[in-house]
Amino acid sequence: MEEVLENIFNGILDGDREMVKRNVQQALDASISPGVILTESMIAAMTEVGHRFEAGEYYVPEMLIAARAMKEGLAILKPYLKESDVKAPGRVAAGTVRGDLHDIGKNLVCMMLEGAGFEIVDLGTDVSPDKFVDAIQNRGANLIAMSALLTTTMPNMQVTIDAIKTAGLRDKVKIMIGGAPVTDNYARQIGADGYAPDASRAVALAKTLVA
Ligand code: B1M
Repeated sequence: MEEVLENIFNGILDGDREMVKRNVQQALDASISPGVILTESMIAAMTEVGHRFEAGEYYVPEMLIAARAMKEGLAILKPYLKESDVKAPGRVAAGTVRGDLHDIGKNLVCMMLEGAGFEIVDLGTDVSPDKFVDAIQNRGANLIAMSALLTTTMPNMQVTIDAIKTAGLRDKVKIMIGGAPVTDNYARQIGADGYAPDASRAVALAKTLVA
């Protein structure tokens, strides 16, 4: 791997935002293709972060700082990616369900998905079922990502899926859910297409769902 790409890779693993930004700019200045920068250094680094997390070598804080470094690098790369037309694997409408204000996990999932090349429509927190429906109807979302951190707000995932069905849109989207109290069983029970326990596995699931 070229040194500049290696620096981006290592900068993300270390959560070193300045190093990532500087080297992304240097790589662009050296006419390295944005697609190569994204896949060979940035996405490769986030994949490694995911492996380290699953192996118990990284914890949430390391994932967060890596994700932030990735996000800042992506901000520099984004306009060039559009120009060079790297196709996004899908458009994800993500939000924490109605009544729930926890957004750290949802933001992490969004950052990791963005890092994997997905387009993100971030609906924020306390998202009503209508807003998810609107994101499918009017904002081109083909994947819904719902997060809930409270046992009292989890049932709003079911309410949202029901609203999507009522709007006649269920066959137009895949639906994934996650959050500390959520389980695989619960996903099956409410008719979601999948559950991921953490942000790195949310990326793997999203890729499978849109494949
Ligand atoms: Co709240 N809170 N909180 N809180 N809070 C919890 C969730 C709680 C478990 C604390 C506790 O009692 N031990 C408890 C819930 C109990 C329950 O329902 N069983 C609780 C409570 C009770 C409350 C309030 C009701 C407290 C009160 O006011 N009396 C209140 C509710 C407000 C509301 O939402 N309406 C409340 C408020 C808050 C703060 C605002 C202070 C703050 C949130 C700040 C923010 O998010 N901007 C807060 C916090 C920080 C927490 C804890 C401490 C940490 C949550 C967090 O960010 N974790 C939490 C205790 C805990 O979890 N240890 C707690 C880190 C984050 C990276 O993990 O969000 O789990 P997490 O996301 C993970 C995975 O779950 C997964 O990937 C992420 C990364 O690996 N994931 C997905 C998440 N979404 C996914 C979606 C996917 C896939 C994977 O696909 C779509």
